[in-house]
Amino acid sequence: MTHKDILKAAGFSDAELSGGSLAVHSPIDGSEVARVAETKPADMPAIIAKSQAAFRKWRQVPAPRRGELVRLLGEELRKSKDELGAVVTLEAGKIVSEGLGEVQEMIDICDFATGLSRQLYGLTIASERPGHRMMETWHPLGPCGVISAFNFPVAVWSWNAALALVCGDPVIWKPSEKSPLTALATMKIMQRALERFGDDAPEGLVQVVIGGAEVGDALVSSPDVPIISATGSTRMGSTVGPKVMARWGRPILELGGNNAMIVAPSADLDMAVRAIVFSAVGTAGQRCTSLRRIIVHSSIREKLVGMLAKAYATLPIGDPREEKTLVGPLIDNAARQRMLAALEKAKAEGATVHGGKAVDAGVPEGGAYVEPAIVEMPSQTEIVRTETFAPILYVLGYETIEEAIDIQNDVPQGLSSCIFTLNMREAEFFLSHSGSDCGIANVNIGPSGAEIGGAFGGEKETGGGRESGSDAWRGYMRRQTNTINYSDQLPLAQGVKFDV
Ligand code: UN1
Repeated sequence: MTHKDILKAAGFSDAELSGGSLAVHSPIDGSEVARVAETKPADMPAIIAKSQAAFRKWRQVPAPRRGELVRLLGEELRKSKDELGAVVTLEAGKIVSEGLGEVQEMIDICDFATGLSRQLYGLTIASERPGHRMMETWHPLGPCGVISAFNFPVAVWSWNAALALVCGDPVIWKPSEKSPLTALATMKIMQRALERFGDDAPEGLVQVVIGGAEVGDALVSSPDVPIISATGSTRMGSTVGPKVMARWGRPILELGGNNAMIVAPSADLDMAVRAIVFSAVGTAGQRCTSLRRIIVHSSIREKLVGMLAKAYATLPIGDPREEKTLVGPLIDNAARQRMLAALEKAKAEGATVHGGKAVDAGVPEGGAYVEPAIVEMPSQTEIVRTETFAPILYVLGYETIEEAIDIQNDVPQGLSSCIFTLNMREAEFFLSHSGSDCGIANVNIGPSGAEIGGAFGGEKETGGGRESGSDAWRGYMRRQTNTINYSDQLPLAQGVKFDV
C-alpha cells in the first residue's frame, strides 16, 4: 500500500491532508505525507471553554454510563485496529506488530476503564465521634489536557482519555507535532463511538488541537484545565510541571527513563538475551522504557556481550512494513545525529562501541536507519546517565549485588528497571525498599512492554506521575472527605470543648 492508501483506509480525505501549515513526514522514507491544518493559538480559549461546558454536563452522567462510551471506543478500535496500526507504522516508523500492539494497548485500557466505571470506590472511615460516619467520595475534576509524544502516538492518549472519560473529565489532546495523523485518525474512531453513544455525550467532550508550543502552552497555563498529563522529555516536563503547579493545576508527568537490567551470575542467559534484545532495540530504542543499561556481573560479562553481539549481528534492519523487519527507522535525521553524537561522546569517555553506524544500504532511501549499538563502558560516565532516544545499550560491570543496585539507581531518571537472577534473595532485595528506586521493577523480564493493568510511571526526573492501571484513576478525580453527623449532639474532634 502507498502512504496515500494507508491514510485513505484510515478515513482521511484529500482535503484533510493538504493545504495546512504543518508538514508531516514518514520516518520510513522521510517523504512528506501530508500538510495538516494547525489550531490557531487564538482559538484555544474557545476550545477550553467548550471543554468546561462539556464538563458541567458530563459530570452528571452516571459513571457506568460514561463507561459505556469507553466500551464503544474499544469496540470501534477493534474494528479499525489494522487501519490505525498502519498509520502508526507510517507516521512513527514502528514495525507492523508494534503498531498493532499499540492499538491493542488502547483496546486493553478501554476494557479496563469500562470495568473501572463501576468501581470508582471511596473508603468508609471509622469516626472517633459517636453517631458520626466518615467516607470518601471521588468526584470528576474537570478538563484533562493530554500532551503526548511521537513514540507512543496513540496508546498514551488512550491511557489518559479512557480513564479521564469514565472519571467524568473531558479531554483536550495535543499530540506531538511529529504525529498529528495518528491523533486525527484516532479522533475519527472516537467520533464513531460518540455517534453510537448518543446525546449523553456533550459537544466538545473529546477535542484535539494540532500545533506547537504555543498551543500546548495555552493548555498548560489555563486554570480551566485542571489536569495536564504530559509525556515526553525531562526538559519539556521541567517547563510544563512548574507552570501547571504555579496555577494550582495537577500535572501528571511521564518523562525520561534510563532503564537498566542487572544480570546476575545465576541468570538464565538465553532468556536474558531475548529480553535485552527486545527491550533495547524494539521500537528502535525509542520507548521511555527502552533498555539503556546492562549491569552485568563481571564473571559472565564477556559471555553475555558475546551472546548479544551475535544476536545483534542478525537483526533485520529496514522498512518497518516488511514482516521480517525488527528494527525500523528512527523518527528523523536529527534523532540519528543525536545517536551518533552520543556514541562519539561515549568513545571520548572510554567506550568500546560495537555497531551503531548509520545504515543506508538495503533500507528505504530517506529514512534515518541505524545499527543498534552495544557500548562497553569502563564506568557510568555522563553520557550513560543521559537518556538518548535511540538503540544504544551501555554495558557496565559489577561485583556485588549492592554495587549493582547502587549503579542502577545512580542516574537522574527513575522509570523502569529489572533483574535477571534465579537467586531469590537477590530478586527480593532488588524489589525491596533498599533496591530499585524506579516506578517499575521487574524480575526475569525486561523493562519495557508493560501491561496496562499496572500503574505506569516513575520517580525522580521521570516526573512522579502514574497513568494507566491500578489506582491511577485517582489522579483524574478530586477526593472529598465527608463527615456525617446522625446524632443529636455536636461533639468536636480531638475532644475539644467549645460550649457557648
Ligand atoms: C512510552 O515509551 O512512553 O511499557 C510508553 C511499554 C509500553 C509503553 C511505553 N507499554 O513499553
